[in-house]
Amino acid sequence: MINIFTSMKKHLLLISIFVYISVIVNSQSFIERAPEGFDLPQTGVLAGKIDTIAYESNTVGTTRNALLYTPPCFNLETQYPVLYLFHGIGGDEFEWYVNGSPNLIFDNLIAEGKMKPMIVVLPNGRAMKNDRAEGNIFERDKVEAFSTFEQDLLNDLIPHIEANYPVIKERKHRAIAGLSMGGGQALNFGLGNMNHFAWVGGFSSAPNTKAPSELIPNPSIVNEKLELLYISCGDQDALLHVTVRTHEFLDSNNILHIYRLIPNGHHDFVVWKDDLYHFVQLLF
Ligand code: FER
Repeated sequence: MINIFTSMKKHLLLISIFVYISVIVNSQSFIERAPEGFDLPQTGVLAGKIDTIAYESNTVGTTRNALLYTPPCFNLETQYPVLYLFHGIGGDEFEWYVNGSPNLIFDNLIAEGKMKPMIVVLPNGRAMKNDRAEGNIFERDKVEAFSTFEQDLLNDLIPHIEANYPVIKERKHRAIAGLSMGGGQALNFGLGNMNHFAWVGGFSSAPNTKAPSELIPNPSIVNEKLELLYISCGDQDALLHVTVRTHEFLDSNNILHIYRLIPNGHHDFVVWKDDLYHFVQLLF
């Protein structure tokens, strides 16, 4: 009896060591925060450009707008990779630009050689005729429009970008990320279309994120397909459970990813700007 018990304990010990090691190996984390001034204009740093663009959406049946960042020294002889970056439930195509200074974050990182020059598209992820964040933003048709956006993105917006801008039309040069509702979109669309995207980021992803087994029905192919899977959330965020459940599923299925639990992080742009700063440095 004593022998069996001792042997069982040994096995349990070995199993725990194995589980512990595999958890360390599957996910990486880091605690560094973006440095002071990362989101402010710096002297001597060349500025990229933000423009409003328009595209025809067969999905919605309207002409839709997006913002588009082109890096400093943008030229038609270069072919650029593209990041598609999504807003939250209360936002629209301007949300990142108005609250997150993404262009300044990119300009500063590019000047320091820490980010590849890329085109960043800031779409409107509420794919319906009136896509403004008006009235009750949680209304069913408005929430559904965030999932309809998958078709608009794949069939209307990406083809428009690839027909009109000097971009590399290949999954390894296409990234998708977003905050909250847009984080859910990025995980759903990115993991659901790994033939289109090789770099995926969910920042404080909302409950529109599919349940893990639906999000990743085929865990064994993810590591070979994706170049980066980045999930992050503030530890004070009421939506933290969504990121934790995704992280636990990824770990237990040996799917490599970066998992950042941001100390004293809330559901706000302090966290999302920090995520953007770190995520774009890992791309391409
Ligand atoms: C929810 C709570 C929050 C939800 C969405 C959100 C669809 C989105 C938050 C955001 O985008 O900031 O229950 O359900």
